[in-house]
Amino acid sequence: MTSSSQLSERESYYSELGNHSLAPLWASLARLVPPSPQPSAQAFAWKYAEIRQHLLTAGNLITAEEAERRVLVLENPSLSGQSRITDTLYAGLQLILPGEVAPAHRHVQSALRFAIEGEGAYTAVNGERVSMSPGDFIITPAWTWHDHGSESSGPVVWLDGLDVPFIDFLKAGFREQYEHASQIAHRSEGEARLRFGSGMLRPSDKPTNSSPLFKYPYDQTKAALALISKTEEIDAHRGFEIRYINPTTGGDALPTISAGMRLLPDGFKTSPYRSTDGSVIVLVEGSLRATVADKEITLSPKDVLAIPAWASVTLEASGETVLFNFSDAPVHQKLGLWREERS
Ligand code: GTQ
Repeated sequence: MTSSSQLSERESYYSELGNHSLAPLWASLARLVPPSPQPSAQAFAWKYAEIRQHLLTAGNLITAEEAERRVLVLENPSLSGQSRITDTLYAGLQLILPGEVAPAHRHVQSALRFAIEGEGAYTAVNGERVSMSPGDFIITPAWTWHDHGSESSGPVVWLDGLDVPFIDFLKAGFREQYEHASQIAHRSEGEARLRFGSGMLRPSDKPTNSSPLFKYPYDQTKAALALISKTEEIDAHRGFEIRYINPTTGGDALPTISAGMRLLPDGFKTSPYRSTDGSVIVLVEGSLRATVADKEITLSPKDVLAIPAWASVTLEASGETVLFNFSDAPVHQKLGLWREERS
């Protein structure tokens, strides 16, 4: 037993240590080296039907050009003010209106786009414009010039996912503005697909950090999932699942973020699953009842769900259900930290 006089002696010692920029490890050891992951993020869902009106209001208040990126950040309620959807990932919903341009820039943060609503917008990456349709997955590798624009007749919305918190942690951020609002298109749409999406590479094509195939259209993703669901056995914990990969390495399309699409047949209920990566789900088709760390959440198409690291997840589908998900798994894997638990 520690006497109260010893305790008060320690307290005054600790506060004296603080005056010398010193701290006693034994007061914080359990928090610094926890027995299992202790994410700050909570399980939380954003309902698209509610967000959409706030996005459209932003469209009335500020132009894409003025905002540079007109985005509503999906901020985890447990990480308020920190622009994070999970402890390690940034996500936001970006709106572009007919005729607008979100000016070209580049940064060292890696970005993914998941198209949610509307046709007729494009994103340009390193001089190649690609159109965005709902369900398309597009990446903007680190340090590539990119701008967005719309030739649509209505609003176009997509989800942005970036590794912003990692770059912030490392204090490694660089960014540059392009000299014009839009990049001059010097490649035609489809070049990246022909070069890198046909299962063939040139002898001079070396493995790259990010996928040079930067657009993955939904119709192909959907067709691949449909085939797999007819020919393969379902994973009891994950459903049918495919991942967007970098064709030069077979690894994830981005060095810090893994992304993929899953299909759950009507009525399918997954067995509990958890992994060390924090993740985000966007419901694409069907309807989902999710239980995340004992929190019950219902998702409709276009809703977004944050899943903290190591939170146990079960999903129950009504109707054939398709969901997009992304996570920080590649960072865990590269550091030898990744674990999963199937129960
Ligand atoms: O489209 O380049 O949501 O630079 C946040 C930062 C989107 C973008 C975001 C960005 C972008």
